[in-house]
Parts: sequence; structure tokens; C-alpha cells
Amino acid sequence: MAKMTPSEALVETLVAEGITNMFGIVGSAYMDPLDLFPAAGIRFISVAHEQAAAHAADGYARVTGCPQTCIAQNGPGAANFISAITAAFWAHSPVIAITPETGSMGIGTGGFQELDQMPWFERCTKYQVRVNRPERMAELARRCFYLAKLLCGPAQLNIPRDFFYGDIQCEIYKSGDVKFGGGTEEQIKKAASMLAGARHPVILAGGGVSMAGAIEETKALAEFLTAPVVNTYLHNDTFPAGHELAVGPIGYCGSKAAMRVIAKADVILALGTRLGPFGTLPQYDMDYWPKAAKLIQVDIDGTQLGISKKIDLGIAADAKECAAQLIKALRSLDNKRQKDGKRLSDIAKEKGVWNDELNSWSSSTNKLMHPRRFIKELTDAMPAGSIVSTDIGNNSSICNSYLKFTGPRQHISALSWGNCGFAYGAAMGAKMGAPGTPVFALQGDGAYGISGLSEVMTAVRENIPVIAVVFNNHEWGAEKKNQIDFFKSRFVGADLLTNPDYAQIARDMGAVGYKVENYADVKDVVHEAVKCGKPVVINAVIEGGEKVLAEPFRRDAFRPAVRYLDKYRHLSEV
Ligand SMILES: Cc1ncc(C[n+]2csc(CCOP(=O)(O)OP(=O)(O)O)c2C)c(N)n1
Ligand SMILES: [Mg+2]
Repeated sequence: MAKMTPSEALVETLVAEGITNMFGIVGSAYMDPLDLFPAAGIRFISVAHEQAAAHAADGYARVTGCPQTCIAQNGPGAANFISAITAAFWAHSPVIAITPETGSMGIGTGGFQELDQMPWFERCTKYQVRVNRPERMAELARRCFYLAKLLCGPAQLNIPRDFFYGDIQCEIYKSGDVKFGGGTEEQIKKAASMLAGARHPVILAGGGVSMAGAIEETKALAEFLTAPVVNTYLHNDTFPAGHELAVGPIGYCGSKAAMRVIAKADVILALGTRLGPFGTLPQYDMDYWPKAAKLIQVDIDGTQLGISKKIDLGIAADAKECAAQLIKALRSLDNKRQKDGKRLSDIAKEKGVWNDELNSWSSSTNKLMHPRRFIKELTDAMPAGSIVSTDIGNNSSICNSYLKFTGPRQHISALSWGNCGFAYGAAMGAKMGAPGTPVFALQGDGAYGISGLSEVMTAVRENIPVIAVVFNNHEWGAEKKNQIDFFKSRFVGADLLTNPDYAQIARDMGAVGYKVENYADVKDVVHEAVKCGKPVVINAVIEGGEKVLAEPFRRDAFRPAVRYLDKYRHLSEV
């Protein structure tokens, strides 16, 4: 025990937990601990909007696997965290949102910047606590770290602002390490026998494979079974794309090869995935999910088993532990199993057919760049091993069929929260977590305006050399596509006709800017961007509209427009 102030207790706990960076916007509510950051070795990254602070902490946590932190002024600052913390929630990302609040004597009086911050964060965190006495600062901060690791998601540390002051006695130590286990003997035996007896076993590798570092085990399992490996939606990094058994992602704008291959499965091992319902919807008019297949689902969070699909076996386990157990069990069942050459050639054939089709979609020679040709040139030019953060939008989604990764923790995406404005902030955090790796942020012009454009100033001020690519199609394309398909091209709020030159604005902000209008320039620009070591913005001027937009996100959720009132009858589609 030592005498210290609660501010010191908080900062020392952060240090004990390995925090070296804190994302946020300066605020009076936490100025007392903020004053200690430099001496504690914590770099404060000052962003333009708190949303980006939380996305950055999330991106940082996703590439490193370690909890990360963001902090904001009470009230409006904390409220600005909400969307980004929800993205982290659905990404199972251990972000700790530190939210100072109104002083304890003012709570409930409607003073300045008062917000009841606990209910605001209730549904987007795995754990939240209000420091109820200054003496408990270190204990409750430590608890947030532990539970963010244990429950795989965000935690909120809510601190009445007067509780930073005073004298307390306190012991500082790090929260316990968390180790997740495997399945029971019986579960593993059953899963192994289901997989060993399958005619067409398929492994569906979810985010848990990447997070648990289970790629080697998944590879061993796939190779033993000669089972193709399909990635879940927006998790293209859960199996190396270059492997002969890799067939790519299912889900929106994914790989038709993956969909055709999983359609043939009689047993699916869904490893490290909650099987989010959006990720298995029909795509390209293919209702590919094999309803008769036996399904083994492995997820670290037992509450997620069987939520969206009927399962034959659910195992609440760590993907790495479980895959290792399975490979051992399978080898003991049959240690002479040979590669299945026929299945390998079938996989190669499916991949070939899909690659040819995708290439034919990506071979436009139109002068105004076709998005698919541009995205193909772009993804081909990115150095192997790059980290790519992707936003939500039509072009960001088109990237799903082109993005290929060599290892885990490389595909950082908005996932099922699906918020426009994710990519740039997350990329900043990812770059700080992996400074030696090129980090790209891919987003549409609309999403870039939500959170991106203004954060270029953050990247410049803080010297975070992310490479942003803005798909500049002068429209909110993904939503425009819905108006094309379901509202006879009556566009309301879908155009962005007066976009500026994002490259010039980037230069004005002190970054490097490139305006790209020709396919032939893409490769050189990407290589220069990687080499220059500065924040870069690539304004990619591409075609938009009906001819080039990919299918809509939610064909499943629309109904024909019905209007009964005379005033609106001309808008009726039935
Ligand atoms: C924060 C937020 N607001 C609105 C939406 C609805 N939305 C989904 S995609 C999209 C259009 C994105 O446009 P842009 O970023 O320009 O990308 P594009 O589709 O043109 O490639 C919108 C508005 C959303 N997902 N998130
Ligand atoms: Mg757009």
C-alpha cells in the first residue's frame, strides 16, 4: 500500500496494464490524471472527434490483442464514443472507455454536461462500473481490464470527476491473465467422429480463429481432413488466402467459390464464430447455406451457441485449444489418412471459375475508373502482409471479394455494427499497434466525411502514417443502390455531387495527397504511399451509379413500396 491520489492510482493502473497510448480529446473533467500521462509514459493521442478515439483504441486492440483505452469529457464527449464502442462490442474487442462524469455532488441536478452515462453504455459494453469511492479507483480500473479480457469486449470505467482528488492508500498491480480452455472429452470425441465420417467437411473460420492465434491448428485440421476453409463475413484474415484449401469469404460481396463449396458440405465446423445472421444471408442470388449439413459450432462465448443456426454440437471453447484437441483426436482415430486429391481438384476448379468471373468483372477499360478494376489494381498493389481497415459502403464491400491476407489480425472491419465512418479511426489505432506494417483505410466518400477527413489532421499532428483510399463516386452508393432497385431511381439524399479534391485538402492539412484517375497510376501511387512514411490520402475518382454498384446490402429486408394516399400514389410500386 502506498499513499497516492486517485488520479495517480488510475494512471499507475494503466501503466501496470501496459497502456502506452490513450486516445481522446482534452477535457476539464479529467485534467488531473491527464497531467500525469507524460511522466507515466502514456502518449495522449488528441483526435478530432471522440468517435475516432474509440475506433482507434479498437483498431489498436484488434491488431495487438491487448486491451486499449480512450477517454473523453463527461456528457457530449462520452456520448460521442457510443457508436464506436458498439462497433468494438460486436467485434469482441477489448476497449476500455474511460468516462469521467459530473461530480458526485451534482449528479441528477442538471448541471453542466450532465449525462446519465451508465445506461448509455449499458448495451454496448460487456462490463461497466461507476467508481463509487475514490479509494476504489485502482481496483475498479483493474476490474475493467480483467473483464474486457475475460468477456472479450468493451468495458466502461465511469468516474465522477471529483473522485480524481484526495489522498488514498492503494496497491497497484496488473489484472490476471485470462486463458480459455477447450471442449470436454466427450464433445471432442463427438466432433472428431462427425468430421472423420464426413463426405464433404468444411471449416468455417471465424474471427475467433484470428483472435486466438489458431491459424496453424486450423491449417493442420484442414490438411488432415482435406477440408476447404471458408472465412466468415469480413474476416478474410482467418486463413491464409494463398493456401490450397482457402476458398475465401462467404457473406455480402464475398467469394462465390466459398459459397459453392460450403453449399456442398455435409458437416461444417464453424470455428471461433457466433455465426452472425447477416453473414450467412443468400448472396448473388445463391441460397448457399447447406440446411441439411450437420453443424458443429465452437465459440468462446457459450451464450452465442445456436443463436442463429440450429446446431448439432455446440462447444464453448477457445478456437485454438479446441482445434488442437480436434486434430489430436482425429489423428488417434485414423493416423493414415491421405490427402483427398479429388476434393483438392474440385476446390481448385471452383476457385478458378470464380477468379475468372471476378477478373471478367474487373477488366473494364472505361476512362472514368470502374470501381472493380480500380479495386483490383489497388489490392494487387498492396504489399503482402498489409493491414487493411474497411468501412461500410458499396465499394468497401466490393473489396470483400478482392482482399487477401497472409495472416491473422490484418482485416480490421466495421463488422456487424456496419457504421459508416469506421475505417480511418480504426486504421490509426492499427498503425500504432503495428508501426512497421503498411496500414490502409478503405472508405467511400460519404463515410470519409463522417469520420475520416477531419481525422487526417490527427494523423498529421500525431505522425500516424496511415494510407487512406477514398472511393470518390460522388454518392452514398450503397443507399443509392436501394433507391435504384426498390424506388425506381428516385434519389433522395443519395448524391454527393460537389465533392472537393480530397488529395488537395489532405495536402492543405499537411498530409500527402494523390488524385488517381487512371488505372495505370494505381500501382505507382500505392508504392509511393507505402514508401513515403507519412499520412497519405488517395482520392480515387471512380464511376458510380446503376451500371457499377454491387447488389444491395439488404435485399432480404425490402418490400415493394405501397402508398394509399392520393398524394403519394404515384410513388407506389404495387
Ligand atoms: C453511421 C451510418 N450512417 C448511415 C449508414 C447507412 N449507410 C450504409 S452504406 C451508406 C452509403 C455509404 O456511402 P459511401 O461511404 O460514399 O460509400 P459507397 O457506397 O458510395 O461506396 C450509408 C449512408 C450507416 N451504415 N452508418
Ligand atoms: Mg460514395
